[in-house]
Amino acid sequence: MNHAVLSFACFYLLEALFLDSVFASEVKSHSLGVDIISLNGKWQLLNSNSSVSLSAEVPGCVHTALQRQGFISDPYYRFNDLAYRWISLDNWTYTTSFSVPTHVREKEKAVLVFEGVDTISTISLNGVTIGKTDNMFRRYDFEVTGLLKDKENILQVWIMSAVTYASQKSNAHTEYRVPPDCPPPVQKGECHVNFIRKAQSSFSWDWGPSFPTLGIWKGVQLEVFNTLRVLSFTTVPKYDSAHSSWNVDVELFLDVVVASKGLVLLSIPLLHSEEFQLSLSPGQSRKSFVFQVNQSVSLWWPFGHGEQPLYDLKMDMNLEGGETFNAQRKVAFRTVELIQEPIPSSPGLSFYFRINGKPIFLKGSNWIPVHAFQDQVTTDMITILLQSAQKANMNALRVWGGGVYEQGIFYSLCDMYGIMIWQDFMFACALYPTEKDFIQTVREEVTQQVRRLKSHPSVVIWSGNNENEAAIATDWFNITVAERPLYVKDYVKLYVENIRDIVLQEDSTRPFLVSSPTNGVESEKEGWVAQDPYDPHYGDTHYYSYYKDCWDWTAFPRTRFASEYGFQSWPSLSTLSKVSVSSDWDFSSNFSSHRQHHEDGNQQMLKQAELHYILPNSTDPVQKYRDTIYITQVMQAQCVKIQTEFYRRSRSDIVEGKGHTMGTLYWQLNDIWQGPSWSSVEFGGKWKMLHYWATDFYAPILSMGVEDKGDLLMYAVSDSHSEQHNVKAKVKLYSWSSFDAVCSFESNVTTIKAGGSTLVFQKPISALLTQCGNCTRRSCIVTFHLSSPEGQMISPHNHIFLSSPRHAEGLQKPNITFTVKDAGIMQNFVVTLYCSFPAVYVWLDVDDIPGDFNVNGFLMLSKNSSVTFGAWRPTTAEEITANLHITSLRDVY
Ligand code: BMA
Repeated sequence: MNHAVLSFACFYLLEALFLDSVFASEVKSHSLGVDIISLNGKWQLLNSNSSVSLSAEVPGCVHTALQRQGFISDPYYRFNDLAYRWISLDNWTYTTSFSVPTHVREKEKAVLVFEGVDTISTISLNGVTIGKTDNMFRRYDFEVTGLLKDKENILQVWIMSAVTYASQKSNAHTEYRVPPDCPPPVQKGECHVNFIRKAQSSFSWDWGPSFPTLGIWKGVQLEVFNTLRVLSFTTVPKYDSAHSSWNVDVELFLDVVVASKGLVLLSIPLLHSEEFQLSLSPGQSRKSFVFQVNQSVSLWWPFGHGEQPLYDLKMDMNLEGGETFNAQRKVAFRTVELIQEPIPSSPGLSFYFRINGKPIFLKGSNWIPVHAFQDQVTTDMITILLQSAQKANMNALRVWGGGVYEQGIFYSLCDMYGIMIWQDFMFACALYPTEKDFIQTVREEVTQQVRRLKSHPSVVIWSGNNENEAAIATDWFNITVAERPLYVKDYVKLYVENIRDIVLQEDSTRPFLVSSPTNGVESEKEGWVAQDPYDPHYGDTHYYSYYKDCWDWTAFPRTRFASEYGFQSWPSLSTLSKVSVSSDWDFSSNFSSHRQHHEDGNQQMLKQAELHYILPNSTDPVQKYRDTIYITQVMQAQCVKIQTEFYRRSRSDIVEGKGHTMGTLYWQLNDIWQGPSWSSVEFGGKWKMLHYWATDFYAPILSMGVEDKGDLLMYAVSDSHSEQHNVKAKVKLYSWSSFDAVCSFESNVTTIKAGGSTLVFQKPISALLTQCGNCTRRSCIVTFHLSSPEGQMISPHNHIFLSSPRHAEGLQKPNITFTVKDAGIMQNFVVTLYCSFPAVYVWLDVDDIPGDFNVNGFLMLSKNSSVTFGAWRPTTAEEITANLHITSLRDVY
């Protein structure tokens, strides 16, 4: 096997934008430098009894290799997750061979670096065991000095079944149980995932399959050097309020062989540069420098609040012996505070983020792993998802604790896009062991991850785990009162005494929360496990309710911060058809129940939908299936819209002591496979109706309507910090049977609060309908938007139903037809729609043509209207015409 020898001598260029922690690119020849031999590429792969032998790509995993070599078909196809269970129950060996030129081998120190092994492995070089791994979230460096040969070095990585390992670890834990043992049967997953430091969702989740992967999921390289190598380079800006200036805390982590002296030059071109003395003794060394910028800088702001300027910070290290090391990182200047302080007339404490001293409402969603086989996640997939988030006016995402710490490019793009990251540590929905070896590997994981990610301005908060405080507090696992202190003690040991402790040492610039949901400082007061971590008076909450009518906003907790809430829907037929056959396309098929990993999920969707819509009843089974998918997406979009608008409206309200909501992160942004879930974007990147609607309900200035005790209220919600807008609410009532507005109203000019919500219109519904003549709750719909006094529109159009659409009187089949024209710029196409009657939830679906519409799932109250489709790859008007399906509510029954 051939591996390229990169003679990396003495010259490092760290391009943090695309290569986080990976030193790469420029090569300068120097006899005393660091040589890097990449061991990525083709390896040999063998199962335990040698019956399966194939070549496999590194980075990669066993499933991907088997699929690429034709041993198995698509693991996502139909029931293949069950059929391919054997892969994860077997043990596998990866082998490669490589040569090392004599001049390289003769250097002082050689280290084999594994950026990521999934998960339990024993590694040997030329027959000698050099190390073991037990944590996929860690990088491992194994010294191999003296073990290398010129030719035919044999490197072997034996990987044990993660399922077997987790079960053995759990069996060995005899003193007390560490629940849960297994996931619920509906998830068709594996047991005891909490005993292994691996993506917790890889043993199945309520939105994803069980693929307990095995592999070498990140790069492998040999690093050989005489003097030193750089392990990591971090840059963390800090605001010095006493001097009103910025410092950047720069740290270098070095592996030093020979005592050396030299200079480190730090510079931000055109801004500032500074030189520091360096003196190093052998061993692992951490060098810290305070780089005082002393200049005015442009601040980094979350999306929607300003620009995201990123500066290049360069590091040149020159040793007395003549060696040079260079590195470069993007830095951005911003402060972040999490404010938990008393609020007048409300018991409890506030919970909101202040960026650069300004309160910011977090609008976004939750991020889960992009693929069960992480080696198949491409930069394109991440880019499309993050661009989709930004297009939907999101400024924040939570990297949820049951998945993986994302790749560097994810955080670099968030830095560029202004998307704030709430970063969980990877623990979710379980209790965890706290034996010495477990704690030890977690400590290393946390240290490495904080150092890897803390230079990114997008990361605004660390959080210890997902829902584990709640799991203890609200007794998910039937723990007796007598046993409870034991579990609380373990909880505190893991998340407070270890994880929190390390994070506070490594990064003093960001808040740390122990869990989500949590009561924050109140949980701390109560011994880190609050009596009710869902208390709306404190911290963040997660709230789900599937059977309660989601149109009833009074049922939602008026929380300080909604970090999870949501409803399931099914992805489109074009997405599902890649992993199914036509006999599966029925809501009661085996496929439909197999793919549903959430108990009663399919029922819950239909029951919730049925409250307001007539369920599809086409006699054509495929049409009925398509329509049912559609109705689940309508339900999801409408429910999440109502809940999100309620939270945004609550930002300046205190009602019965509750309110001041300052964040909405709905569950969940993306999907791991083609199945039903809470996501707003399907596997593959296609937007569900919810995602289109998010663009509006996350608009910087929102107008929203609500019915309260018989009155119709309209609020203007503004994210702006200072700009006070004078607005009028423009309200129109339309009857379902005509294109002409039945009547219209206009509010007086009102000044809307910056950073708050303002009531702009109020009228008893009975008066509204009487004044409107021919309208009843069932025959009319209310539309509205905000305009400036001069008539300029300043919020998206919105509407509110006065009765369920299932009772709509006069709503007829709209007979929508269309034409498509190439707009002539940037793959944009104009779809002109014609209808005979008003239509609601008009949905355009172009199957597999990737792209997004400027609006979708909309109300069509005029005979014709135009929509733009922006394709993400070259296409034609003909292709769009051939693939376009248009559905509206009245078309499905
Ligand atoms: C939350 C999440 C996930 C889960 C989701 C939907 O509690 O943290 O564990 O997927 O609910 O059930």
